[in-house]
Amino acid sequence: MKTRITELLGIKYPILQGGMAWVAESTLAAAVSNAGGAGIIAGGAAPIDYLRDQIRRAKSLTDKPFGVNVMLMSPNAEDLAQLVIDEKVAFVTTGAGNPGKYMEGWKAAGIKVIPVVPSVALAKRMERSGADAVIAEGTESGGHIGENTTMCLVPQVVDAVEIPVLAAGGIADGRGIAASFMLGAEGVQVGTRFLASEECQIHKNYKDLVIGAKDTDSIVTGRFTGHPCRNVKSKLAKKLQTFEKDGGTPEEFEKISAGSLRKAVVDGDLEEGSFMCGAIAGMINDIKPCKDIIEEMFAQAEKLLKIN
Ligand code: TUI
Repeated sequence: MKTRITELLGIKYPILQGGMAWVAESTLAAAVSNAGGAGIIAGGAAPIDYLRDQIRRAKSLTDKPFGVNVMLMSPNAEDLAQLVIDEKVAFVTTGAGNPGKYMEGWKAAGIKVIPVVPSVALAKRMERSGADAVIAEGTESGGHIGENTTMCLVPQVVDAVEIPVLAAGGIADGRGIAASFMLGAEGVQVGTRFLASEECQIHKNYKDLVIGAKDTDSIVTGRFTGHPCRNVKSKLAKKLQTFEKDGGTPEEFEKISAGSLRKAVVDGDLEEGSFMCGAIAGMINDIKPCKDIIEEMFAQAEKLLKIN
């Protein structure tokens, strides 16, 4: 499946691994890249020294291209924007904001830039700023989300820009890839399916929640804070939902949620952890190596799209 995305990044399969904060580290990223996709290390809000180490570790684990996700709401964004230049990272994805002010520096350093966009307006702005591609991310995704669905957003972004578009949100098998291609996407970004991979380093409780989830087990919390977030319907998520219904303040909400993603990923804390995951978790029932996940997804997609 050669597309402008495989050409742009020099990869075999047009699939990016989502830049999931706390989750997307060097072992996972290298496994995805070694399997022919594009792995990503998430900057999240991690210290720069740790991220430098992660980038160097990934370089030692793969000779294939990998990227870094810059979460623009993070206090480390400015420093990470410089680190990816210093470390000559192949490409950057961005989330949770407009990366406009970093674009010139990244382009001058030869770094490919692929912002995540939740709207047509932002996709157009990113194209004007020099983005190489955009990821149109639907509200089915895990973590911090926009409001539009993958099915509605992707074709509208495809119609609005000339640069290639990747689809994200609700894609976990070959049917999702084939559907994305029918909507005009030239690649996909997949997060939740890789949570249930052998190489993903998250706590076993997190993986168990993902593979045990059914279709109705993800909920969105925090809409009233302006930062809606899709999670497994865990104890904390239900508590936050009640808190929101009962008229709690956004400030208190942020206080209760603080550190909850780390508690999920590192400690597997079923009481206080925030287990971010996409709405497609209900379809994911097993843990496999990244290579098998990617090869099976593309074998199914190619059959459906009648490629070869
Ligand atoms: O960024 C994500 N997903 C994330 S970030 C994250 S860490 C976090 N935790 C709690 C609250 C907030 C963040 C967990 N998951 N996905 C990409 C994404 N980007 N989704 C939505 C957006 C987005 C939103 C607004 C991108 C641009 C944007 O632009 C606003 C503007 O400045 O025009």
